[in-house]
Amino acid sequence: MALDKNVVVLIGGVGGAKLAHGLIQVVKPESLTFIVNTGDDFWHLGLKICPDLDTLMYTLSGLVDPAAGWGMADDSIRVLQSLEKNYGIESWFRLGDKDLATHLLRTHLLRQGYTLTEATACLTEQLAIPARLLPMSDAEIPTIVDTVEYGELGFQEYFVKHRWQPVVKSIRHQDCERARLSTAVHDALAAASTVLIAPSNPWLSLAPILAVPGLRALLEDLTLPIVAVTPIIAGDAVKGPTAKIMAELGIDVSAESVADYYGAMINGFVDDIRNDGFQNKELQMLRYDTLMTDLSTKIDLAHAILGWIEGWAR
Ligand code: FO1
Repeated sequence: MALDKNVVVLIGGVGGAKLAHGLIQVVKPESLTFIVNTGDDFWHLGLKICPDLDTLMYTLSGLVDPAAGWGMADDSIRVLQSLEKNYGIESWFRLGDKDLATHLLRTHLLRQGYTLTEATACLTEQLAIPARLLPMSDAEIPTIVDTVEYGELGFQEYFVKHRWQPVVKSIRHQDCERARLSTAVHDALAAASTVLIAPSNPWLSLAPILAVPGLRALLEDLTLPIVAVTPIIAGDAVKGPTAKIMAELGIDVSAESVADYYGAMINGFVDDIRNDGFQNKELQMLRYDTLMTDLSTKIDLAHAILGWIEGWAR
């Protein structure tokens, strides 16, 4: 049975997309909105690349490469190989031939004057994705990672070119003070019955969303369930640099640190049964198996979280 409450999910890329895949089977898609991190976005070879929007779009349309969790399944890299072989262009950022269609069309729409919100609506409609995907902002707010080895790096240089190996000193969100909350994001949050924070990297994927001026204040004013799902399982990240970055920033690698990071903004937390567990009187707490390995575990987790939240009101 699909739930028809308005569920809004703040979300990054690969880790969050697993929960999104479960949620879209459980919530009526027209009642489901994803507010997506665009701090990872960059311009590359004249194309606007929005990795987390792409990952969500490909996951929800069934096009995603299941092994990588990003990019399109059964893609080739002939364009990239030609760029490298014939023109000496660096190929550290793997743009697939089929994937290029997304970047070409998005860039074309932006060049025609559409906002990123409008361009995303056009792409998701064509891919027949019934839920709403909203970029966190129409302004560009690139994440800049300050590292011990290389100084400041653009996000994709840090993440893909250097395979997130440099030691992180700090992270900033360039030009965030100039950005505005889009009407679409404002209205989605104002109409929400539940807000979920996906098990994405809090420091790389959620912090950029929360840095959009007005967004955190709007969340803090809402009187509804705002629930974060732990990205830390058995004291480690499932994939990616969450635990490594926490250690580098001097933060204890635990689900409790993640809950503390979100602080008063959340009133519920989903912890994993493999973690030690912690007490927090301010939070409703669900301990559950949050490791999503296939569609059935994704659906099971989505169901468990929303069913548990339903129970709060009773
Ligand atoms: N991730 C990689 O690890 N290597 C890549 O070459 C790469 C290319 C890429 C192209 C388009 C796209 O939408 C995503 C891509 N990603 C790649 C994924 C992405 O950079 C990261 O997973 C996210 O930015 C982190 O959420």
